[in-house]
Amino acid sequence: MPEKRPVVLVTRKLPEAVEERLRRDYEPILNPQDVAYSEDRLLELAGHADAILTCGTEKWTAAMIEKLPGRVRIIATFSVGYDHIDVEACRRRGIIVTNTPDVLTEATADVALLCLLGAARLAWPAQRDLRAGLWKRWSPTTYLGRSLENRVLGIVGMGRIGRAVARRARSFGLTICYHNRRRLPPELEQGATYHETLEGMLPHCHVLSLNCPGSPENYHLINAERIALLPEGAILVNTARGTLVDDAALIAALRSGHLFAAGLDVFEGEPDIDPVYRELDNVYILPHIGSATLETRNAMGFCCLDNLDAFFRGEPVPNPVT
Ligand code: 8YV
Repeated sequence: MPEKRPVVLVTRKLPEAVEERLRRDYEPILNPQDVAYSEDRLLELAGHADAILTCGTEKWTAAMIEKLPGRVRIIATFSVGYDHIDVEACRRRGIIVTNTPDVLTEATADVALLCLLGAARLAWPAQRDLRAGLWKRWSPTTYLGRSLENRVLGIVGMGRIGRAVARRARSFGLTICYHNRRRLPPELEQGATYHETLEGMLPHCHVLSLNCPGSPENYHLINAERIALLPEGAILVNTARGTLVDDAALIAALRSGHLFAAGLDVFEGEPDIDPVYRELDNVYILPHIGSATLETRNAMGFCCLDNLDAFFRGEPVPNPVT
């Protein structure tokens, strides 16, 4: 570490163990009240910083990046996704961007299965009625979900999280197929069937899980045409990014019954989700909690700090995004 401790702008309140390490090794500008900073306030605070530790809640557009003071040389994001950062604009400014892969894989895959099961078993109306005191008598014909055994799960994006979802899903009796830019080697495929095109895979998928990045080219990847290619009664699970799904098309398919249900942890424009999702019985919704375990959030923070430590020691950063 250099003599003078680098100043790190930390845009959100982070877990205690992470802030402790920040205080030990840096001059952090913390956000103890977890205030939602405006763009102007972010830029003002960045004026005092050598590095920024940000979350997905802050949008670092090209216009913002261009206004950053020259002393900011690295942005470490507390997330694996980096769709909230204009990485190209950072590259132009010589600003390094790092993310937190690996450490949130298992937690996020757990929530994908939670969404899958919550949707397949209509967990929301069942729980709502129980809590509201409306469960008066067990019935052979209510809250009827769909079985998973001998069904096919299609995974869009067979990266670390996609493969962790596949591992879990096999134990529920699901057969796995996947669509990815590239076919995986057999040791990673683990018997999953590769589909070169998404359109070719969709008609086989009783359940579809989205585990790909929310890049501009994937915007509304799941639209009305592609939903129509899914078999009648299919289930959609999204724990990746809300921008992957055209909400109007999904809602229409959930209403018509073409889709049996959906399990969603992420939403376009979150936290301002399409209000219809709150009303539909056949959606199981969560407020973007994929990585929300204490262990995982600590690991994400430590991963950001490992990247900052390496950078300020003049070493290559472990997790550059480009
Ligand atoms: C984070 C995520 O909770 O890592 C990601 O890409 O979506 C979540 O794990 C969120 O983005 C916090 O920055």
